[in-house]
Amino acid sequence: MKPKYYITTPIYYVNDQPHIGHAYTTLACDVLARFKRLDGYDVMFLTGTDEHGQKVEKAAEAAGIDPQSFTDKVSVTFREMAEVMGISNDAFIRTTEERHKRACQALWQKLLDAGDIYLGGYEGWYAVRDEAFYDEGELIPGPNGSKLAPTGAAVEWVVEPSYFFRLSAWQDRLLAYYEANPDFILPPSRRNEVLGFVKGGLKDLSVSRASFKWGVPVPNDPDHVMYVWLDALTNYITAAGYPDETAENWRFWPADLHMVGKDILRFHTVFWPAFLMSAGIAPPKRVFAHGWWLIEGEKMSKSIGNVIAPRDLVAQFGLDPVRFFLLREVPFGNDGDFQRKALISRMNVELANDLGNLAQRSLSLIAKNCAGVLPAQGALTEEDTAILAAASALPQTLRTLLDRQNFHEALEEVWKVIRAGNGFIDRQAPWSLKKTDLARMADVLRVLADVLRTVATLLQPVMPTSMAKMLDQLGVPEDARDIAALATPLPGGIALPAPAGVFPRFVEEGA
Ligand code: ME8
Repeated sequence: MKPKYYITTPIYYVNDQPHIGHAYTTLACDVLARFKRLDGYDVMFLTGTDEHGQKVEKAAEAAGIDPQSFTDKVSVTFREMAEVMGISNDAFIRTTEERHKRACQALWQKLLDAGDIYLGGYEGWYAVRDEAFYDEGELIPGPNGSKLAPTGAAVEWVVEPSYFFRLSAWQDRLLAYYEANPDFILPPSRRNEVLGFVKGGLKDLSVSRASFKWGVPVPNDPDHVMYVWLDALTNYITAAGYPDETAENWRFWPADLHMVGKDILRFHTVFWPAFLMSAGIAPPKRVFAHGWWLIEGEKMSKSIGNVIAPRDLVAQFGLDPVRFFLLREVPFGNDGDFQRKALISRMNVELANDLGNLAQRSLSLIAKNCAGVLPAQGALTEEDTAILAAASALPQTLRTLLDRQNFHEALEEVWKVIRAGNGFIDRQAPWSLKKTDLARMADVLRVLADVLRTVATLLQPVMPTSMAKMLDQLGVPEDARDIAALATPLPGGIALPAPAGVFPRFVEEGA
């Protein structure tokens, strides 16, 4: 049986149109999902939309439509974003679906049965933008003597009856879980942040709202809807079939990875495992919190007018270069600055020059000098063996790095081999060997084809379309493009299609 892998994106609020930040999170998951499939895993990759709560209710009101029609409309734009970005999600969940309401209510019942939910009253600060409660001490000064959430969101004073989750009782068990699972939270700096927060003491958490209606009704109390984060987090088990633990997809739980932005770390690493443990359900294995993108040095915001829509970016630069750039540019976990000139430079240097030229030079020499036929494997020199060994080591290196969500180094490792390939072709100069040693020329080109095959196979998760073209040109059959297939050499003598450049240089208009 194949090993399983369950990976999730956050579910996105439908108050906003999708932008590059959303695309980034979803893309990172897509690359991991594709890599795991390539490596023989049975993968479930989930994304979706978060449609309840006050923030969405207000956005619908502002748009002048009822919340259900509003969410129907905006949810579609997130499906479209997934298409535009070439995302291979297996499932898409909306929190307004019936199955999800059932799951939330079943989970609520479990928390209640466990004695972890009680009725009380909430009096304190709430930020609708963050859908989060804040303590007085966390607030920061705002304009004109006002107070703001630490995120800069506006806060309002809320007084209403509320159900609470006994989070205070979970401090020790959470700390024990972090202790026993040192890689539960990555990167390590985020783990320390959470540890500090939990060690500082936990207060009971308000988990229902009674002042509006747009949410999942609390079982047996029609005056309350569930707090949107309890509802939202539950999506990850709804999609796995909860509460039907005999459902086919339940085999995927616990999730292997919840990918999130750093803004929503606490919800996923404190509240969520506490809810699950209280309900007797295993917590997820990993939560990775990545950083935020600035745009040319500035925060992305509607008022500045610098919000980047994935569709526009892809239309201008092409899908694969955008996918590559986003994961290559910034060490995953750090904040990044999106600069147009950096994107163009990566396209021209690493894609067009390094990889594109290596492929184009090797394949056009095979086309011209070997009658377009892949040479058989020949006798290997020391240098041949060295570069082939470097390529053969890549799958294991990538497994290790990607299991820690380290895209940046994984790509650097692939590029080391590509750069070595360019050094190899320069030194071996197969174009000169044509006149002096035809047999050696063929051997050199075969080594290059093998290196390219490994590189193109492993880069498929990042650049699926371009790498499919490259593998076509290398004569790799469609059923031999996974990692396991790399162990079997291609037969010599197969006719290759005419080579064509895969990564054109990007030239600025008017340049
Ligand atoms: O928080 N850079 O949804 P949301 C990088 N519904 N990533 C960014 C970004 C930026 N500038 N801006 C947004 C919610 N993101 C909840 C989640 S999950 C059970 C519920 C990404 O629509 C990042 O992944 O506000 C962040 O966590 C997510 O969008 C927030 O999306």
